[in-house]
Amino acid sequence: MRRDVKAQPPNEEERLKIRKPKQVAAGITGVTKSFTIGMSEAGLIRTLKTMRSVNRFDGYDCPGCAWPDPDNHRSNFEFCENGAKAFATEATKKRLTPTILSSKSVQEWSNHSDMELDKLGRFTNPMVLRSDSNHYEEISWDGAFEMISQCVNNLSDPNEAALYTSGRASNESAFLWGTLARQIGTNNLPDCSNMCHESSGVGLTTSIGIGKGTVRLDCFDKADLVIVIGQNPGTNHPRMLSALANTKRNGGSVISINPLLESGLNRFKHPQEIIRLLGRGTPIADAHFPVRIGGDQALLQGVAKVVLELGRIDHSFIEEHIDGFEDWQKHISSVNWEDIVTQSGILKEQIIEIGNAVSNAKNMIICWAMGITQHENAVATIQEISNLLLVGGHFGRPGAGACPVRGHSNVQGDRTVGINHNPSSSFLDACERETGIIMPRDSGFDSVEFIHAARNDRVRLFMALGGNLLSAMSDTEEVANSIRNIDLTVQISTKLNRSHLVTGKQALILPCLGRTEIDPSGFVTVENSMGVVHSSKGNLEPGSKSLMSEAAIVSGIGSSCFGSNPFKWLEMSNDYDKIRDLIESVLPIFSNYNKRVREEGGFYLPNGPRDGPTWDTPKGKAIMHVNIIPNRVIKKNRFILMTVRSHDQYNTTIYGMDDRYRGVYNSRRVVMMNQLDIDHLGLNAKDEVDITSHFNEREIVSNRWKVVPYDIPRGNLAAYFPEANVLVPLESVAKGSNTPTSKWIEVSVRPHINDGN
Ligand SMILES: Nc1nc2c(c(=O)[nH]1)N[C@H]1C(S)=C(S)[C@@H](COP(=O)(O)OP(=O)(O)OC[C@H]3O[C@@H](n4cnc5c(=O)[nH]c(N)nc54)[C@H](O)[C@@H]3O)O[C@H]1N2
Ligand SMILES: Nc1nc2c(c(=O)[nH]1)N[C@H]1C(S)=C(S)[C@@H](COP(=O)(O)OP(=O)(O)OC[C@H]3O[C@@H](n4cnc5c(=O)[nH]c(N)nc54)[C@H](O)[C@@H]3O)O[C@H]1N2
Ligand SMILES: [Mo]
Repeated sequence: MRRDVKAQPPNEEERLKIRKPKQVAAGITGVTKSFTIGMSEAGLIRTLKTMRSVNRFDGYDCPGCAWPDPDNHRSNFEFCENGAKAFATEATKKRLTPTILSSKSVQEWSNHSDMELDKLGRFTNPMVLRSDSNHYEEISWDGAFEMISQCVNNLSDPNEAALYTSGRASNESAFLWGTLARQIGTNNLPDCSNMCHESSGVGLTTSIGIGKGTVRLDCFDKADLVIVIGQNPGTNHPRMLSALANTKRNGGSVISINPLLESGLNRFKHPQEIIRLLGRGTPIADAHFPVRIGGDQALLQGVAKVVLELGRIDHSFIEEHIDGFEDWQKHISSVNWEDIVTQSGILKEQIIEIGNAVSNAKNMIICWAMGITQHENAVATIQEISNLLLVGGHFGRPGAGACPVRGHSNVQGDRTVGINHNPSSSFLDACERETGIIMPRDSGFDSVEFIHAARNDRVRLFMALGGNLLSAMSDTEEVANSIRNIDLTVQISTKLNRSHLVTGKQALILPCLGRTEIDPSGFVTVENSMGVVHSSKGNLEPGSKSLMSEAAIVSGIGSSCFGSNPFKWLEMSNDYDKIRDLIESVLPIFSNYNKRVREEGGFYLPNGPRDGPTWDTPKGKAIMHVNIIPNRVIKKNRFILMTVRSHDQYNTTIYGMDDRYRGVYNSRRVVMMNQLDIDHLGLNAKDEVDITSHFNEREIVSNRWKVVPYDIPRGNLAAYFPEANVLVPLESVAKGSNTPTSKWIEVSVRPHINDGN
């Protein structure tokens, strides 16, 4: 089926420029850039209107990331350069009308770069790609809903349907989405968190009984030690740098553990504090440890060893709250230093330094993101983070705790309201009681399982509430071939991406309102990384008169498939208070939802380890797990490759070709490599290489990557996602969470042979 549509972006012209990485993050370039970016896409009035409203109590929630806003005060712009890009890309004045979209075939569109696709602007009308055509054409909303209901009615088994969620969906639309899947009769709800923080959910739930972080934003003011491990806040959570600067100002320390010394952690200038911009900025990390890719579990066990040897542990907390301490203690004392040092790539003296800092900290926070979650041993590593926090008693008091820093602005909320392929029976019982819909009880597919099922021809209908699964998943070509097997693929989207081009036999684009736009049914709600539920209300005129809200689209599909018995679909989407009442009746943690969410700043969801501490585990205690450090030997002359985000992208949305903080300009098809490795291979900067990934017996080759000398541990490489996704084998996943190992790919590198490919 349209096999000639390109699943990967085309190769780019050779224009790579390499400069020195930036020492200071944010600052004035951040602010002026924010305005320039906003103006260029959205124009002056829309930019000013939005910038005034972003992250205000009565405004809209920045779609950039899930970092929280201050609880009781908001500076005029709780905003950052990358939030500006996220806003501008949605509020753009450009429109991808039916005439423009249908003017080229999907094959022709697929020859454009991802950046060019995004820059075409916002969808304006529903579009259909019929099985006998290569061109999208316009379709009415009713016509589109009818196509979906026909497909649903023709399924021979409800589990032939899968409904994907990207983490920007509001609580309201996500709750309806989960309900729609379950009325179809399936729990096949793959979602972006399967590729993101799933490992954190599993690691934390098995340790402390809740799959969420346990700190509040003001904990950063009170912490005396914050460890930032496997995360690049300067680019991906710039507002977090203000919190880290507060830790520093109040006398605390920040330690960074990362193969790369990322800009924000080096020095940071708060864009909102103009006075400071003249200085050199606040130095953030007191110490940086360039761990080897995948060496964190070993490093953390080394740190634990030091802490245990110093005996600086919280005995009464351990006694009262922990199950499994003795076994863990025995295990940690038996781990030998040689393994720790080899695996982590960090010297023993340095690990002792971290161990001393941890032992001396009364209040410690550990923050992490994708550098930890996208590894085979991710769940074990997160359990080790939890162990380290537990022995010091860093739960249930201000200034301390676990802080998995979420990505998409509502990915945490989506899970809370039921986007879960493995929902609890109590949740399903409550849904059944409140909606009258008989709930399916078997667990469903996650993202990787969905691809396997599609590959084996077991999926007939795929619908996505946002996102770009094709480019976000591992193993791009495999994923493309699997998706091509599906009868109908439906994308509820704001902008064009490759998932609209590589499709099932028939495809629909259902264009929706974005966060920044006025929604006649009222405001929506989201949950940030720290469990605060609050409102989000757009104030811009919608991109086109034909757009519908996500909730209205989901209700439209629901009503066309199932009418209004027993669940009154159409009543739901004209007043979001009704959806919130329903969520509250299913999930008691949302008590008084409609009232409390109207209070300034919203409300905190309950969190046992933070508020008690109490532990929702079988024995009512926190659990310490014993995990053996994996002894991963890779073949000689091979490298470990990690895929990272540049400063100019939001996941698969590419804003620009520069990675300013890392000094890489005009090119994304680059591979960062240690100079000694470059010399060893007889290469030079900017040389083209071909990369082959190796997993079990399988090899995947990707050609023409340009070499960039970079301060990265020897034997380690970095390239950008989504381009490098083609190299991540579908079978290479984290144990326990099934997350693709996007940060640990065994590869070999050879000079590019100019054979025309
Ligand atoms: N501007 C912008 N903001 C975003 C996003 C975006 O694309 N653009 N994406 C959003 C989303 S969905 C998410 S999930 C977050 C992602 O936020 P991050 O997790 O910060 O994103 P990555 O670029 O994947 O960065 C991973 C970091 O981990 C490090 N790392 C890689 N492997 C290892 C390892 O083995 N050990 C250690 N210690 N470190 C390692 C890398 O060097 C890099 O600094 O950001 C969110 N915010
Ligand atoms: N190799 C590698 N792969 C990765 C990662 C990595 O670090 N390395 N990171 C993973 C992570 S952390 C994540 S979260 C996933 C991201 O996976 P996804 O969430 O699937 O991808 P996005 O790129 O965020 O989706 C962007 C698209 O969403 C649509 N969109 C934007 N705003 C809205 C909206 O308001 N409503 C609707 N309905 N649609 C909207 C637009 O069409 C846009 O093109 O990728 C994962 N893939
Ligand atoms: Mo994410």
